[in-house]
Amino acid sequence: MSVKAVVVLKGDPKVSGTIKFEQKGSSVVVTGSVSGLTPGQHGFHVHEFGDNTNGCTSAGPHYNPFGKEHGAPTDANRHVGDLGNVTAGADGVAKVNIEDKQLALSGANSIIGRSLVIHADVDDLGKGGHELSKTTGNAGGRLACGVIGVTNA
Ligand SMILES: [Cu+2]
Ligand SMILES: [Zn+2]
Repeated sequence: MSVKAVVVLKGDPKVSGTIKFEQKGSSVVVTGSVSGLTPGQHGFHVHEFGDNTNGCTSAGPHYNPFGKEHGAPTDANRHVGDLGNVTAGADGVAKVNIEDKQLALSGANSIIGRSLVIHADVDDLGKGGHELSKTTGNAGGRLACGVIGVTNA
């Protein structure tokens, strides 16, 4: 049976969401929704630590086990945690349906026990020319986050 995981996003009291991860062949499928967002794009990443002691700040940097630069999900040179942006509609809801080949739910580089973070601003995917583009995509504050945990649901 393949591993399934879930994360409940908390932080900004207006923002909430539940996101699931499931192995499908050589990909991990990420599905769910986030509500209470400003319409438009929001950076969406797996961060290194499953630590929310000091809110989403304690989640640390983007999960980057191979020492690469920040990039787009389709780039070879990207952090494993780089899932790009999700887009909220006029109703403030972002529907998430991502299929990713770098995420893993088992093995040495599993994302289980790490954090998922949604940001206030757009992730420039490493191409914005900002001093933060190659590390965070200049995606702004951390709106909400949660620890990725194993589920059977
Ligand atoms: Cu992030
Ligand atoms: Zn990154």
